[in-house]
Amino acid sequence: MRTQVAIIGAGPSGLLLGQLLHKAGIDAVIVERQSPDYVLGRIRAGVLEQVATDLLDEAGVGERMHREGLVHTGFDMLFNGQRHRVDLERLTGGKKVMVYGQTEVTRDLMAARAAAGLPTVYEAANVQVHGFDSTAPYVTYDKDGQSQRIDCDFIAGCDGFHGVCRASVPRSAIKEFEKVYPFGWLGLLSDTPPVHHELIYANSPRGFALCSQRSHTRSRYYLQVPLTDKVEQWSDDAFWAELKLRLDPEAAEKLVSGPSIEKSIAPLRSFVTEPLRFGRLFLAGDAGHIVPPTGAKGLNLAATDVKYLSNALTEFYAEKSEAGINHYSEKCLKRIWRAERFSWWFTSIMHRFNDDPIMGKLQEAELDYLMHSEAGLKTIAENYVGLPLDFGGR
Ligand code: RFL
Ligand code: PHB
Repeated sequence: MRTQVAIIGAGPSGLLLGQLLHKAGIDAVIVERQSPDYVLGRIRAGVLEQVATDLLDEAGVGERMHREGLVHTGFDMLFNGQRHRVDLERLTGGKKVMVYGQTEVTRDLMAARAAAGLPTVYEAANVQVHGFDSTAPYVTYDKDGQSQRIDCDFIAGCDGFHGVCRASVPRSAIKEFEKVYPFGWLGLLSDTPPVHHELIYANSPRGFALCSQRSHTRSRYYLQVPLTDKVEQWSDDAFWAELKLRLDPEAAEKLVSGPSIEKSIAPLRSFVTEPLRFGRLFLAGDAGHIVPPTGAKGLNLAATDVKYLSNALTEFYAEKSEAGINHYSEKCLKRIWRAERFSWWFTSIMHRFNDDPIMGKLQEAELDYLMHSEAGLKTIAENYVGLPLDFGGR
C-alpha cells in the first residue's frame, strides 16, 4: 500500500489530522493498535477550548457538538469551605469553553472518516516505523496473521504517551523533560445530574476534588488519591462519601449519587519531548507531551499540534515549500510550554502535596489573593480558555 501520510494512532490527534488532511486533498492511512470499541471506551477529557471547537468545525465534525455540548462561561474554585466563581466570559472579553466529552469527539471523527470512505486499519499488531531519516519512510504491521507495509512520504506519530513512534527515535536525537506527581486522580462517571451547572475545582484539607459533567444527566467526578491506591479499593459508596467530605455544605447537600458507569485511576505527569520532528517523522498530541489534567489542556494541545501539522503538510504539497515542516516543532513547543506551565501551576495550587500544615496555609493564602485580585482572576481565566492558534508567530 502507498499513501502520502501514514498516521499512527486513531485517538483524537490521529483522527483529526486525518480529517484536516482529507479536507486539504492529502491522502492518509491511519493504523491503530486497538479496536474502535476499545478506543471509544476510554473516558478522558471533557473541556474544549474555543480554538479546539473551531478546529472541529473546520474538520466538518462540529454539528453534534454544537447541538449537544454545553457552553460554559465560568467555573467555581472552592477552598477554605467557600466557593468563588471565575467568570471566564467577563475576564477574557467574551471567551467560553465547551463541555463535550472526548469520547463524543472521537465518535464524531470516526463517523466522518467512515462516511468519507477513508482507510483506517484497526487492531494492527506489532506496528513499526522505518526510514524516517530518508525521503522514503514506511510503516509495517501485522493484521490477521499477515505482515503488511505502507510506503509514504511522512509519518505522523499520533500514538499517545505509550506509542511506538517516540520510542523509535534514537535516544541521542531526543530530549525528554518529565515530572511525575505524587498522587493520581480517581475518576467516576455516573448517570446522575451534575451537582452544579458549572465545574467545581476544590482544594480541601482532604485533597483535591473536581465536579465535572458530560450532560445534564451525566456527571464526571474526580478525587486526588495516593498513587498506591488501587481502583478495586474504592467502592462507589466510598467514592461518594469522600467526595461529599471535600465539598462545601451546599454542594455536599445537593450531590446526587448513583452507580458508577466507569471508574479508573490516572497518574499525573508533566512531560515534554524536544524536538517534535525527526526527519520525516512528526510527533503530535500525547505522543510528544503530557500535562496533568487539572488545566484541561491535553486534548486541546493535541488539536492545535495537529492543526500546525496539517498546515505544514499542506504547504509542502501545495507550494513545494519545506518552511512549514521545518518550523513545526518550534511552533508547537512554544504553545506547549505555556500550557505545561499553567497545568503545573494550577495542579500545584489545587492539590495537597504532603501533611506539612504551613504548605496548606500558604496555598489558601495564594488562592485567597487570586480570588480577590482582578489580575489574579484574569491570569487563571486567560490561561483556562487557552491561547490563540497564532500565538508565538510563525
Ligand atoms: P491518545 O488519546 O492516547 O490516542 C493515541 C492512540 O494511539 C494508539 N496507539 C497505537 N496505535 C498503533 N500502534 C501503536 N504502537 C500504538 N500505541 C498507541 C492508542 O491505542 C490510541 O488510540 O492520544 P491523542 O490522540 O494524542 O489524544 C490526547 C488526549 O487523549 C489527552 O491529551 C486528553 O485525554 C487529556 N485529558 C484532557 N484534555 C483536555 O484537553 N481536557 C480535559 O478535560 C482533559 N481531561 C485528560 C483529562 C486525560 C485524562 N487521563 C486519563 C490521563 C482527564 C483525564 C482523567
Ligand atoms: C473532565 O470532565 O473529564 C475534566 C474536566 C476538567 C478537567 C479535567 C477533566 O480539568
